[in-house]
Amino acid sequence: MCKYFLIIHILRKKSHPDTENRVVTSPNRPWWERYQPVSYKLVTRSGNEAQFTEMVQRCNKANVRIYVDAVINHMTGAGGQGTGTGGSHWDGGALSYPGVPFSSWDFNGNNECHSGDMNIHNYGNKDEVRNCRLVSLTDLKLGKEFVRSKIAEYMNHLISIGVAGFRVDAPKHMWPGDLQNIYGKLHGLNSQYFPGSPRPFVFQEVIDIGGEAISASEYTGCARVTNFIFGIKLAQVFRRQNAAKYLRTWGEAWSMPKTTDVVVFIDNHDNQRGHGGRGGVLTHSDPKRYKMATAFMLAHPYGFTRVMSSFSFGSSDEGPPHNGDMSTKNVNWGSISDLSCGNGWVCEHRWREIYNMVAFRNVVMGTNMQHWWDNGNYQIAFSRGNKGFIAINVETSDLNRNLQTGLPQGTYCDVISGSYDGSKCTGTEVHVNGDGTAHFNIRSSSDDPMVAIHIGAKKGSQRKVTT
Ligand code: LM2
Ligand code: CA
Repeated sequence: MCKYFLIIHILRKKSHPDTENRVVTSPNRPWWERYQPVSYKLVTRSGNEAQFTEMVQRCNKANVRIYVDAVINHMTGAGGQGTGTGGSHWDGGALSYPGVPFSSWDFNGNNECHSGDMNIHNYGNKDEVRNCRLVSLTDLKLGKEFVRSKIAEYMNHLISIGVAGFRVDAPKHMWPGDLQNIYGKLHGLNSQYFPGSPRPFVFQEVIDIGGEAISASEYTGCARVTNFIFGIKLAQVFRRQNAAKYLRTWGEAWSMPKTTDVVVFIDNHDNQRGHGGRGGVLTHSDPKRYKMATAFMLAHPYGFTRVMSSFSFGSSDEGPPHNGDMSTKNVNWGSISDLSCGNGWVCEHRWREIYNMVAFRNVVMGTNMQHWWDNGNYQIAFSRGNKGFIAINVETSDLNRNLQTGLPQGTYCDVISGSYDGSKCTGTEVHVNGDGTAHFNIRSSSDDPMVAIHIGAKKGSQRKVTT
């Protein structure tokens, strides 16, 4: 976690707001200081505007899109004052942010918030959740035209630089009508990279796991929402608390929103460390189960997928790996030819099982789930049309049998145990017969008890770089 969303259907490489933020020294530079904007200047611990612009342009040329985490509900914590990462003064007590500029007129006060101490306590009360302060963060008055226009100006500036869209932070704490108004002010994307200037892709981080006054469905009219139930339910399956056979109906039948309304993920930067949306999800610290759940997510048609990429941490406040001067460490120790990360970076998106399943998803795009099979318990398999097939063994015993893959005859590379290098498989081969069947032998004790094949990694096919 260090900067932005970097997405390959959706491959989230780096998260984080890009605006000038408060410098928190106790604890020492926690990751979450970035969720306390001081101004909309693009200067953070990750770099300045020129460096950000260079990154966006370079990524766009490589067909990697950047989605910025837009923190527009609030500014800093209400107490204290100081100088932000871009040199702007801020005063949380006086509600003064001259770097924007915002002053006390631009924040919700006693007229809008009736909780007593200005903080949110009761999630059963919509007005309180939207007009009062989330963990004491000074709450912007988004009903005010000046505030809306400053936010839209910031987002349009990013669009002109070449970003592809936004992850909107804390929408539950903003009125859908105010968000709609701001989205309506956004320009089309930069035509230099996006011919025809399409609308930005927006997804909203609404934490809805039930039991509150506000539900994610209030926001799907504006743009997609994050689906937090998804990772919780899949964690139960891959921890063997709910049989995998039930995944046959995975999706809307599990009381989740429409597939076209959601962004789905196994974990995010909050719930992987017990912050927003709490824990209970699988993370990189449980790699075997995590890879299985991620592979299932990427193989299944439901939702717009996002892959997490992390740094390892001891405490839940700990910021990214850093040097003595607190500058962020690079992800690689030595040669860039080695894809794995060092220096405390986990880089799940560079794990073969995960990036090969991103390619799988791209290859099977547009197909339905077919040829479902399960053993009545924890072994499952399905195809995506006639383009891809996956078998996953969450059982405590081995899977050893013929299955109908729905794929054309040929030899395929299992993209979990290896890759297709253009002529041969670096891992296991799967031989699909003329009738579409193939034999699978998946040991439950394997590090990766699953096999995935697709027509993009069929021996003899032309190798395409699908990222
Ligand atoms: C989010 N999504 O809707 C982010 O994903 C989440 O990471 C943000 O909280 C939250 N909304 C607000 O943007 C994080 C972190 C909090 C942290 C805030 C602000 O999870 O713990 O709160 O950022 O930096 C921290 C302290 C909290 C304190 C607050 C204000 O943990 O105790 O409240 O700062 O000083 C007194
Ligand atoms: Ca609010």
